[in-house]
Amino acid sequence: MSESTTMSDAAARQALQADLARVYCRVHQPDDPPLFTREPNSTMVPLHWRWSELGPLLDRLGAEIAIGSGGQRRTLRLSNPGLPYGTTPTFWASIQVIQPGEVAEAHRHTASAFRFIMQGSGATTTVNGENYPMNEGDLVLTPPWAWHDHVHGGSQQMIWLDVLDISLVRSMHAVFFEPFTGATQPVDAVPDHSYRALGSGIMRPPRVGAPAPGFNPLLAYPADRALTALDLAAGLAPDPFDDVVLEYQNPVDGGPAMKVMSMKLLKLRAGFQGQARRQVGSKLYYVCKGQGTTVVAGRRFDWKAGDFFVVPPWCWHEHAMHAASGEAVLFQVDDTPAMDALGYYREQAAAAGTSLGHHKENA
Ligand code: GTQ
Ligand code: FE2
Repeated sequence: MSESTTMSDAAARQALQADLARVYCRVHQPDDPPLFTREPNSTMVPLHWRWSELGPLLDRLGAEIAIGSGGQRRTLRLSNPGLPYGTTPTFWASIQVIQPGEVAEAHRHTASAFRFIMQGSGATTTVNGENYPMNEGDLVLTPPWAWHDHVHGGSQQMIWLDVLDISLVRSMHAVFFEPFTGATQPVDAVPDHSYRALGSGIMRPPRVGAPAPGFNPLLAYPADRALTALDLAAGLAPDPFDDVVLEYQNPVDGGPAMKVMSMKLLKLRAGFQGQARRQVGSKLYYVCKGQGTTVVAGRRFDWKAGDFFVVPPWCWHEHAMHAASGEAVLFQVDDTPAMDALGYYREQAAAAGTSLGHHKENA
């Protein structure tokens, strides 16, 4: 195409714009950003939130902010400065603070959620009539449109990680919310039904009807069972990226526990040097125990217990453990199930033995 043809095409596009705009149409304009990029070009930034900074702020939140009525919550949202909304393009992670005697009143919403308990005990959560204790390291699910409320019957402030796929639901304009008619919902006669039926993960009551495809009937994944599974998996050949890694599963079909978010536990052992990888989708890590290093897009995060960090879409990252630092346990959430369901998942691994390097921490 000659230059003059290109020029006249640009002029023609511009000349058309006003007429098209009147009827709410447009053609691609010369100065529009391209429709496609060769690969994801995310504005989300890698970030490391340190417990040393979060802890005192959470105490202030607990002391100075009201929990609210009508289904409101007292939460600290982990907010990504590269995004207009959310921790990542798909989900929002928050730390919820609840005081002894408080009730986080019942409501339901289309966004699915889970709680991973960080500190404290004595609270319970009721999800669609099922009631589960919340102790450190437990994972409890809130499927879409499930009624849920939290009641703290213990004697000390409790905090837990909430993650909701609200960024995705919001981008699809599919947000619904409804407060319950009372502060709390009634609890079923068998309060922990799904865990009693399916919680062993290896056996289930016979001849129960098949649940709807993709629907995970199990609501609670207690810490002791998860850590036992992780100890068992430590006898497998190490994963080149994550050393020892297990996904919380739907025990009925073996798939991920939720439709949008995948939750995982990692055990990284002393001296482990992970291979670098990048993946479609975004990830958040919470450090349950230990300390180590993760390099994300050239930034070095030296993390320890209580810290959070995020990996943006299609960003190289690798974990490294010092030989003398002992083992670490990380909780991870990512949006792989959504990417898989839509056919968008991809990943790329760096050649084994190549390291991203260990730059100074600059977060
Ligand atoms: O506990 O139901 O962090 O509805 C954000 C929205 C927690 C909850 C959050 C919520 C909840
Ligand atoms: Fe909620």
